[in-house]
Amino acid sequence: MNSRAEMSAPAFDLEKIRQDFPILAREVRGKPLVYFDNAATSQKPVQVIETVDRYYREYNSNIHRGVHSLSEEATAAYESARDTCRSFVNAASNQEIIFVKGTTEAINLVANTWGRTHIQPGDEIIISWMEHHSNIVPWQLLCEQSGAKLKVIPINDAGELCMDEYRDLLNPRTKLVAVGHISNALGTINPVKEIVELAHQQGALVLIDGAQAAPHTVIDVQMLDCDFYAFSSHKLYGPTGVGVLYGKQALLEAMPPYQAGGDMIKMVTFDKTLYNDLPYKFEAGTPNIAGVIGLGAAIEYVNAIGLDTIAGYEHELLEYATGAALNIEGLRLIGTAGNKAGILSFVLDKVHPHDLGTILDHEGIAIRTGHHCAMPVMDRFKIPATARASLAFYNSREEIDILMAALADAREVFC
Ligand code: C6P
Repeated sequence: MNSRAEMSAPAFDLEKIRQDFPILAREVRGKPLVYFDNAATSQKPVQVIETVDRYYREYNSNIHRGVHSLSEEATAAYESARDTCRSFVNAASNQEIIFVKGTTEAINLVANTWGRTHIQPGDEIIISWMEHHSNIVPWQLLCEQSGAKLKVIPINDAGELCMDEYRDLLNPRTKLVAVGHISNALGTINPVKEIVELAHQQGALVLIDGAQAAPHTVIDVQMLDCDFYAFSSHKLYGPTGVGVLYGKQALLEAMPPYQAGGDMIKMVTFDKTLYNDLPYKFEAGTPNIAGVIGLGAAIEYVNAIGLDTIAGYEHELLEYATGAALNIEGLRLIGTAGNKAGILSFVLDKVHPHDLGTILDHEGIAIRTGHHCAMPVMDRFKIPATARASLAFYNSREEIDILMAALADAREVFC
């Protein structure tokens, strides 16, 4: 060992990592599965699967309600997962971590509670051209209901935000800026810290959609100083149906509840209801207990490898894939930002992306095709759809080679 860095850097052993993901050993249509649809949902390591299995086998019970041992164990595991999530995004307190169904619900929560109480006619909300529909439609609805205006930051031909135009859009009427940390359709990593700083100078709050960032990059909400941050478990190697809304405590305290029911109250009479403290005020009803505990296990798994290590490996893989893709005649990459995560969105001469998806499936390769719930991005590039290969740390160069060979074959057949 030569240095502290070498001593502390976790070893990245791809073969060992792949063995943690049982599904990677299966075949599809007689070929080994090559899974490149990680941006839609990622595969789950055995550590997550077993954690969820153990909950149901050994201590399944409701939380925050029972005095019996099983309920106490389940409550402790659920709250321990909250602490894991707090530390994952470096929030100041567990009260700032709200468990929701996923990124979509987190954004809808903010639009429906903070939005409905703070947004007035004439106010402005800024989003960007590269947003997922989950970070467009809730704000459109809020604007329709409140008389506020929705403004959109344009993107350039590389798929990067036009920051000068963003500066021009900001003004004292801007009440909220809602932007994605990483674009699911383009792979662009947005300068979120700068976006927050500029918004705060005008007194606007910032919500960051971190659905695509949480699995691939270190998140530090205190360093970013964002007001809200949302992410989903299922893209982060955890179970589906669960996610996190981070919000600054003072903001969450002042927001009315989102849904009403059990666990979000302190006292109910027919005259008046006293709401529970944070974070429970926003967690009405029996939550996805197994999902939350599984999310905690997923974050522990990712932490053991190290997000810096993951980001470094995925970056190398992206560079390799990009180089290989550019060698395929007629292939046009959509999204060529200087700062990019492991997403390769492309169109191939004369081959419709959906046909490409079907051809690749016959080779055991899973990619996503379509508009990726980001229709304005497709409009911006004047295309109906793209084929998208999205990478994870368990993917290999050999798998990229298989993808590229299949693309070259598809081109031969169609062109
Ligand atoms: N994108 C994709 O294939 P949910 O469904 O709530 O977990 O996440 C919604 C969402 C929000 N923002 C971004 C940037 C996203 O990428 C997604 C989900 C998937 O790209 C499914 S459409």
